Amino acid sequence: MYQIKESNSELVTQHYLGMTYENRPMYYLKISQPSNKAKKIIWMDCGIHAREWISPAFCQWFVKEILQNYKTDPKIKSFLQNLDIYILPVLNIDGYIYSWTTERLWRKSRSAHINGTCFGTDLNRNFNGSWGSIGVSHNCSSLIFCGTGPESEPETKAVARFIEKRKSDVLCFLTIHSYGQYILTPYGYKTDLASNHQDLVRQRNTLHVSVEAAEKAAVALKEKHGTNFTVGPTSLILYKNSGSSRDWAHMIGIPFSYTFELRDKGAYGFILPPDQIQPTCEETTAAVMTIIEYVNQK
Ligand code: ING
Ligand code: ZN
Repeated sequence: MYQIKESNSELVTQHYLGMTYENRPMYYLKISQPSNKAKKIIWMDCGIHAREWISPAFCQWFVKEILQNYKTDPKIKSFLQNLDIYILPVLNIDGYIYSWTTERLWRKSRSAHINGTCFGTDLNRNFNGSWGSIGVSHNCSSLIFCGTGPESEPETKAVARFIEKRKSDVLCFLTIHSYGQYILTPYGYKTDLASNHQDLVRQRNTLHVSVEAAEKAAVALKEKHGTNFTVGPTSLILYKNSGSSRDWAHMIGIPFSYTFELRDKGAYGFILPPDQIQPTCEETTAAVMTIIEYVNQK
């Protein structure tokens, strides 16, 4: 990250976000073209789950794509006039490192619980969106342990504080996982597209428009290498879960919020072979660019 921002200082800056449980600093990259205009924000995080290695690879690839092409690609040029892109390449740094050094299939963070008898919170169950209600475990030895309370984990809190402060400017929240080949829209904690908010109609429309954008993204993705992605609300096409960052982001008022599940569909799962890194990144770039263009026009 340091090298990227040093050699691209006209477009990229690096900023501190917070500290992980094991006291590693979290940084994000801000991709922004200098202008006097107030701009909306696209947020993208990768690596919330440790073992999903293709995800941090994608965040890096995406930054490279923007840097290589922003001067010549008219689409990138045009959305950078209205939007800044914030990228957190590895959200769960402690878990990610642990998956390299110790246990390849580690998923959670590395926080200690019950006097160090079990470790790790599922950070994608730890957000303050219907926290702890469904598709989680309250047992700290579970893979889907939701933590001791909403935002009990420093990594979750760092992201939540940051987004909350800017929520009226955040247009789109993207969180990148593997695997399964899905683009998932809100909600995960309930199947009902409606809500008890007064702005029920607006909400329902937003969610339908979200699906429409994701469908366009899946078409663009398939054009690259023929890979099929399934699109839809998490709770309807997979299973229910609560406390995900995607649900939380939409619940605090961010209009567009998506979870990507990158390749594959289970043949290799989390251990995606190196020769699939590049095609996966290429197709996902096409999808993410499509979503950004779409939300920019809304
Ligand atoms: N999937 C995500 C998870 O946290 C998700 C997102 C949630 C998908 C609920 C489906 C249902 O479980 C992965 N791969 O981590
Ligand atoms: Zn995941």
